[in-house]
Amino acid sequence: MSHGWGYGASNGPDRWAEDYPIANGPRQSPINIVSKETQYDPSLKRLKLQYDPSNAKGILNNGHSFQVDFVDDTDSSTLTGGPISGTYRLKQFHFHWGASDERGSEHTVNGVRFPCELHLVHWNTKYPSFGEAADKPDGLAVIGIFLKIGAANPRLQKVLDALDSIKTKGKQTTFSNFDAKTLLPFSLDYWTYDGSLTTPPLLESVTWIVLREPISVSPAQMAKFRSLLFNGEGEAACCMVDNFRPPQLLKGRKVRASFK
Ligand code: SG7
Ligand code: ZN
Repeated sequence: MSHGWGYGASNGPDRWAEDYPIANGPRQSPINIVSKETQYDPSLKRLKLQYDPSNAKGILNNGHSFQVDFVDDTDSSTLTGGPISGTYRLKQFHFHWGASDERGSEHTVNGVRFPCELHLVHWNTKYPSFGEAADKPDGLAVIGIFLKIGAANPRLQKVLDALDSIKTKGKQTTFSNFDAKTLLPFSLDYWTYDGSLTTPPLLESVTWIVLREPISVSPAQMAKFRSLLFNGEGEAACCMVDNFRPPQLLKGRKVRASFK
């Protein structure tokens, strides 16, 4: 993998362990969630999200996905409750998706794949920064939300409209006044387990919170995701699609459910 990690045949998920041996570690993500093997835990709390729309800062094509970044120097956009202790700050959100509608999500539910998955990334404020938190066992909490084909989702439109200006790797633009809470489904029922980043460096620092209820996305909106490019400006065009890691071994971990 001399040319850096990616999602192609020569540098994709099957090759990541060559440069990142933690790829075969004990708490890797994503996983297939088998609903009948999850355990209802009545002690799990309700998720509390408090997001300040004015914290949205920019949108970036990072060559693997695109991400919307937030100002995170105060406790104004936070996740508390749920399976976590203390306060986690919103850092960014991004998506993973397929070349076609039958694949694209990272987590699967009873073997079922979704066309797209949204990740809201938060870091534990018991550490001084995202960078310091990112390699601690309780450093990060990521909320995963499935997208399923249906009606056009008006809440996604502002994000999708920004993609024309970040078509290639390294491009970024300002993205302000966006309430990430509008992307959540009606129900905040969730599964939770201890896992990792799903991209190199695959650090085993993520408390995963995967919502049961998907949000909707239309075929035309999915086409917009697929119009992004992995490559930089002036390089051969390579559509940004299939930027997901497949499910990893559970290795004895338990998956808890916030609902019966
Ligand atoms: C995406 O997924 C990016 C990454 C993110 C990675 O490729 O948005 O973000 C940056 C800053 O490159 O990595 C450390 C981090 O958030 C993995 O995140 S994920 O485990 O939630 N999929
Ligand atoms: Zn992700």
